[in-house]
Amino acid sequence: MKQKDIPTVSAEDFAELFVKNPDLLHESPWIVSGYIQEWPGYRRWQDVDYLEQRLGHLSAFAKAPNFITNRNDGLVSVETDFARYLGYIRAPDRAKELFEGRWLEGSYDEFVQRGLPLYCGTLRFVHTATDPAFEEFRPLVPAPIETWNHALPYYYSLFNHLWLLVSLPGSLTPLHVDNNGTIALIAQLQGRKRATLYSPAHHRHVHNPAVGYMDPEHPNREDFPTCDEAVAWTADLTEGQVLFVGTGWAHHVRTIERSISVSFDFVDRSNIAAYARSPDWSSVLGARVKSRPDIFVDKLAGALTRGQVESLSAVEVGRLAMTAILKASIASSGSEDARIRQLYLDHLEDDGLRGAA
Ligand SMILES: O=C(O)CCC(=O)C(=O)O
Ligand SMILES: [Fe+2]
Repeated sequence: MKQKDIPTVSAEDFAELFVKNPDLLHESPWIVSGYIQEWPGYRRWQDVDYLEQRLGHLSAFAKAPNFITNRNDGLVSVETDFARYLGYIRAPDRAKELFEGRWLEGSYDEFVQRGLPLYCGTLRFVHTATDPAFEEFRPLVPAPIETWNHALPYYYSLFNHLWLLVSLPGSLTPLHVDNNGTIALIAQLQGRKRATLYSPAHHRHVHNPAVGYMDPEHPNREDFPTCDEAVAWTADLTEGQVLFVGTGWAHHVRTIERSISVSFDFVDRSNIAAYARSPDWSSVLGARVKSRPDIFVDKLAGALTRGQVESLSAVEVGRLAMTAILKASIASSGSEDARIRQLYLDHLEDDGLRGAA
């Protein structure tokens, strides 16, 4: 297997590179250092006591590994609250008593056998683009990236795109591609993580539709016969650094030192087409419309009929509903947001035409 180091650049150098090539986040992974130290919340969010006081009441799932992406793998999980999970982070040896009666998948004994720490990688702590928590992480992306999330209807309620990830050494996020064609960043507030990435062009070497994703740490050559042709981009992400993962890049992340990271997924000019095309948000929105047809059919005033809601797939219903929402909102939004929504709508309608042809 070939290996390349993920390039690391200062925020200033990144800005220069980005001006020359606004697509650079898709051409390789990047590590940008030296801007998150300015976040108002940078120091506070490194403090587990502060996190407990602020977010301890939230309900949380913790899993070992974070999730699974290969059908031969298994997982154990607990349903808990974030305060209890942080108790486990402080004292991993207390897992048995802390999670007594809270095992959702598997059991304490299976967890011990597996030898992987529980990982709470999906803590929902924002629900809208105007959540005050965003103030703590400004600017989320280095200049001159302009994120468009705020102008995309339902962005933060269809999926949640700002996460806090606190993990023990050994915690694992197996190889996967993120939903929605977004660009992801992983901002390292504390500790160290080892990341391995594969480009969309090499996806076929590390993904087998019959099995799922390869384990880059122990490649199974029977399931992934061409894996030696793949280039693995690797880096150790350390405190104060931010890793950028472009649209469709597969990534595998192993925590090396107790870690606190914030991750954020975004859409900008470079991936609005991929976002529009994604079946991920549209299937969730479609399923929501199908479960409450009366509310949506009324609200969307004729743009979507009850018959369509019943007969079309969730993805198609989601796309039609979004088309109607965009059309209605473009008229009433400010010019900058309207321009972004119009582009989103153009991509949705383009794909619709191509799909019908
Ligand atoms: O463990 C990590 O930091 C990776 C998380 C990740 O890629 C995800 O949740 O999509
Ligand atoms: Fe991811």
